[in-house]
Amino acid sequence: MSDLTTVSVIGMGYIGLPTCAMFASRGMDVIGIDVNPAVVEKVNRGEIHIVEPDLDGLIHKVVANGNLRAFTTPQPADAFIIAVPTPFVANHRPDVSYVMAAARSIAPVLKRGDVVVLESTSPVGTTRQMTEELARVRPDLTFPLEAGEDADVMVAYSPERVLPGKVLSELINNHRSIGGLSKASSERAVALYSKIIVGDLYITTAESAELVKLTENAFRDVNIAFANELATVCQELSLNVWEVIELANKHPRVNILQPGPGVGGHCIAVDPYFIIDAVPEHTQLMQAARRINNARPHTVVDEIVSLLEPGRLNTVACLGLSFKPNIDDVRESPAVDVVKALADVPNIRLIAAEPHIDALPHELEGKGIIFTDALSAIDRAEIVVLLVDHRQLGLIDPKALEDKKLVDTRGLWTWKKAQKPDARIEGKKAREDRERGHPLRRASDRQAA
Ligand code: SAJ
Repeated sequence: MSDLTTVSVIGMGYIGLPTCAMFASRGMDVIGIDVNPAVVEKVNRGEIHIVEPDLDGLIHKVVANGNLRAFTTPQPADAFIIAVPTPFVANHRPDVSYVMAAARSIAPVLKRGDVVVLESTSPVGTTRQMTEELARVRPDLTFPLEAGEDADVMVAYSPERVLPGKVLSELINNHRSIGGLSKASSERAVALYSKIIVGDLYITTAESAELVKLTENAFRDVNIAFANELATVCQELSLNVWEVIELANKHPRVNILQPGPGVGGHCIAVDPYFIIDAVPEHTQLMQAARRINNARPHTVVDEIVSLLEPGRLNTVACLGLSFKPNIDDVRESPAVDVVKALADVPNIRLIAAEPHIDALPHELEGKGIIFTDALSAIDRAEIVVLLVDHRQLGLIDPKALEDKKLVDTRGLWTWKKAQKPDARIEGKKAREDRERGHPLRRASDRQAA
């Protein structure tokens, strides 16, 4: 069997491109494939089309030294990693057509000894389905489904689990599941990922690995829904949800996530549907979580509308448009949903600010929304809505907000950065730890020391 010197990554998006960069930085010959010629040209110039810290420098380097080359058509390689999108279509039904198209596209260049790894988040059974497609197109080669350990081409599923914004470090440090369709397939995939990953590799079946990935994001969705439901409970009871969560989380076995204006991005708000679609009658909790999180932007809009003074124009400033803090990605963003819905409410002059972008996203254009910086937006508004807890928004002087009506969907100003009395009475253990010079955990500890 060959030495795994050439790896081809199909799909140079948020996952594929950093994966190319990592393998190439370990001296492998990497072939990046993308159907979009503009992406291929850009990568071949050593540039990137996505935003990810430190990725541009790395891509520039590996292209310059010849370790990464990009093409629009598949080329022979020892290993193929498929990292194409798996969106959903009508009624939240998963669409694996890009995976199947990617499989068909590499089929002509496959040869004996190659390994194909699917990384795209996929419904359970997709790796098998993809392998059936490969076998159909290449009847001259054998695959693990029928040939088991003796197959010419090995196939595995190994999901990425990196966090946008921390992709390069999580790509190598995170543990990883590897589900081969045969033992030989798993071993080959382990040999491949061992070239870049320092985290542990766990071998399982393809189907389990597929469900593991979906489970991770569904778990987070359910837990965010719990926090969001708690936010509504606290609103009804006139209690501070941030305080309730912070204190509940002092329990050694409680770890509640943070409420917000909804769940955005391309993973957590999508992946639970892949489980729901497979087993609709037994996923009541996941379906409820999706409903709760999808309803959040409307709850926020209702709260803002309740603050409007009737019969006159109210100026509302919305701060933050990205789907999570400290990034510029405004796709599938609940903050954008809130602003879009507000634009249709009468008697509002709407101002938006997003420190990470230069202009309003397309879907907010032509709606009369003023786009400016956060401080000018606050200055001109009577109602200020915090939609994303960007670092720089936490640094805003509380004086600027003094006479404003606030809707703080992330608890940034009203709890996390608020001046509040220290409610903690230091326990004997913490005091002894502090006196012995053990690591200090809180700002108040540091001041006291
Ligand atoms: N959010 C909350 N409250 C929280 C945490 C998140 O409202 O306590 C919201 C965020 O504001 C955002 C959304 O959830 O709108 C998702 O953000 P995120 O940072 O939790 O996750 P993603 O979508 O950027 O990345 C997730 C990660 N999955 C998990 O943490 C289980 C990542 O590891 C996956 O690789 C990625 O999905 C993916 O590609 O599937």
